[in-house]
Amino acid sequence: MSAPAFDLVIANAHLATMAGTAPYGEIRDGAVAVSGDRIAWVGAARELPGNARTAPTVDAGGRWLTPGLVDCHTHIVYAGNRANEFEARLGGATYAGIAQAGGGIAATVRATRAASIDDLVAQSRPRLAALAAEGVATIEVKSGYGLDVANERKMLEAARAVAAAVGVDLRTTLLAAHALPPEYAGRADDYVDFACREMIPVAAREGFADAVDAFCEGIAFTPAQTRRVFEAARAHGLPVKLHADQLSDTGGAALAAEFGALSADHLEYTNDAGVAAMARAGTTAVLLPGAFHVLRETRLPPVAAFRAHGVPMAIATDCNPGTSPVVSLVLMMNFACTLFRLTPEEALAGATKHAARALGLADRGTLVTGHRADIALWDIAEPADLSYMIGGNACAGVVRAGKVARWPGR
Ligand code: DI6
Ligand code: FE
Repeated sequence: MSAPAFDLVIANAHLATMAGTAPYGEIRDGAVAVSGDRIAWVGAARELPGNARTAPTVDAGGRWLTPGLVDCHTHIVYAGNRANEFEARLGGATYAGIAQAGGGIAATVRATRAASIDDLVAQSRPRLAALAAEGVATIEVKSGYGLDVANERKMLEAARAVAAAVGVDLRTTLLAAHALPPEYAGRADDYVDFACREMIPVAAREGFADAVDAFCEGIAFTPAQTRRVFEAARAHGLPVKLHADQLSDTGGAALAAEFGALSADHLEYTNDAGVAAMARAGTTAVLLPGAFHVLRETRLPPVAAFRAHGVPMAIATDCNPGTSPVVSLVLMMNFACTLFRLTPEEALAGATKHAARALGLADRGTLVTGHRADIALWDIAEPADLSYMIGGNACAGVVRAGKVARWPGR
């Protein structure tokens, strides 16, 4: 049997593979070999197969490699700007009060509906480029500022255009049940009917969304309305995710688990029964410390219970113009440690392998043979530096789907 041909070898690296039993899946003085868009070999440099010597090689200069990061919860495609609301809140206004006065999500819905696809792409691209510059290789983008078929479709088309332009792999999520559009004011159940009868079937038929999400909260949709959205998603073969228990305990985590959700997200108010249900269903917990910080929340997500029940914890930016104007997943790793008391190793797992799991992606998130060759190169002394440092950008290089996108000296 002949040895596999390698298209690329990354030599002279330390590896945080995030696989196996060692902390960070660490391999010092390691190497990675790539064939096509896949990782073909990972291990100690001295064990590199002989045929690797003839393969194209890049030198990591003794830096660290991690899996390409995965941002598994964003609302990064939107138009307009809500810095004025930030200023108003600092002056004493509340998030709910701004929403009642016609601002908040409704303001972004107006701007997004008015924007052309080209506008949306132009406004969203710098945000995604900032994430990608810090090693993000896969991103999830939600709709939810269109709230009708044409505008939800437009948002996710813009997401595809931005992801292609930046070179990041994309998963799209239909978040029709995000807020009530003005034309349905006072008729939430009618809007949910419309989402179930029109929006979800069209998204499934046209294939413009990979999953369905909802905002289950006192200020958004009830558990009963969320259940109807999930039933429609199930009927059309789309997996579900949920904005659950962010501001109050509505039983959202348990509802998500009942439908075998890929993830339940936020979860500050989730109770122990909800955590246990998530564990049984295999639902990933997505923690969003950016929204927690911006809203100056004080109730912490039940991290100890997630650990005790073995629920994997992912971390994401929740990038959105209202509650999490965040374009750094690496900063969210720091916030997860500082605010939620995750360990730096849990934070890196949360931005790689558990984030991939939250998207139902079994082919990425660790540096192992067979996974997509999405790899980030870091100018750090130890893996914990990724969570420890604030500011700067330690990402020195990126390989995406086996191709060198950026490398020191190239
Ligand atoms: N939860 C949130 O906190 C955001 N959306 C959601 O489902 C708020 C989005 C916004 O204010 O634009
Ligand atoms: Fe969100």
